[in-house]
Amino acid sequence: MKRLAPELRKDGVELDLISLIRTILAACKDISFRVGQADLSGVLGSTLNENIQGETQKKLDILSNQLLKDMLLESGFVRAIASEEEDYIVEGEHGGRFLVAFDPLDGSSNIDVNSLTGTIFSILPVPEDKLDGTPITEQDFLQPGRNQVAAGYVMYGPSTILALTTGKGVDFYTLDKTHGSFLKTRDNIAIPEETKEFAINSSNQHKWDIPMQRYIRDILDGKAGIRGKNFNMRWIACMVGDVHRILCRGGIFTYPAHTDNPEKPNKLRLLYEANPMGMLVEQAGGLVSTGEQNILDLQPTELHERVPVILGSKQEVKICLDYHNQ
Ligand code: AFP
Repeated sequence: MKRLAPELRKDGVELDLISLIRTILAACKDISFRVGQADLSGVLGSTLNENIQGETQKKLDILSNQLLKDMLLESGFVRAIASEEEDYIVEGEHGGRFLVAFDPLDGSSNIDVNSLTGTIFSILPVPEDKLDGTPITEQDFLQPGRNQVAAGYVMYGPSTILALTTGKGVDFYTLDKTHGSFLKTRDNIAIPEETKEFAINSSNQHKWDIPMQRYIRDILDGKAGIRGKNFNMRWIACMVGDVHRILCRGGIFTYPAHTDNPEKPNKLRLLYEANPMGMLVEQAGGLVSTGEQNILDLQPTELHERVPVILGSKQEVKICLDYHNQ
């Protein structure tokens, strides 16, 4: 049977993709409200559950995951989802041309201290040979980040902000809480190529490999050192917040591999964090790497895979990579 070509908007973006993104935003509006209510609606604190990665789940992790999962699988646009908070992929019953991988509430350690959190999402196409309804498997989610048709995050801060790319640059939308809609507030976000700002969790310094030790040491030497300028440091403990700052004013963010635990050297997840953030940063003119190769070219090998991440202002990331290539 001949399949109908998907309907497109004027700018070439699929109408179904737009409807799918609207579904994500409907769930995120609900999450934003609950994050804001906090203690008033009893959603702070931990549960007794652990996710597959051995991390204790917060009440808001579970709630946000459930909202996104239910709304996406009911939408008719999403065949299956993968989530940081789900052990396995979940397939819906209503068909659809897309797969969605998400981190429902990034920055969980910030929840109970009224600090920044966010939702990160990555949208992939259903592989051609599965469009006939053949069941989706984990393998279908293991597509390189380059295959993403859209990616973004919603940041729950003083305002609720969406950063979105459908492969044609990055735009910001702000949730107008009086009317309940996301309004475009900035377009064509461009990351400055050079920076004097870096983000790394310095408490892990003793665990970094030699290239990262050298790179950060030279930064910390400031104006008198080889870099010849003073740097500023920021760390939000929520990748959404750190990447948002970089999209706004440049910088470099890195979560390098740790040498103390060869079984589990990396923290950030490829499918739920590194790939969607990688697409956003590249679309805004920045660079993303593991230290060895571009994150978006990696062939994922498992659903909850973790990778080292270096991303941000092009020239600064290149300098960091020079230390890795030496
Ligand atoms: P969760 O997804 O478990 O909330 O973790 C957040 C995160 O993966 C990322 O958003 C931060 O950049 C990083 O962890 C913070 O890690 P530290 O605990 O080392 O500050």
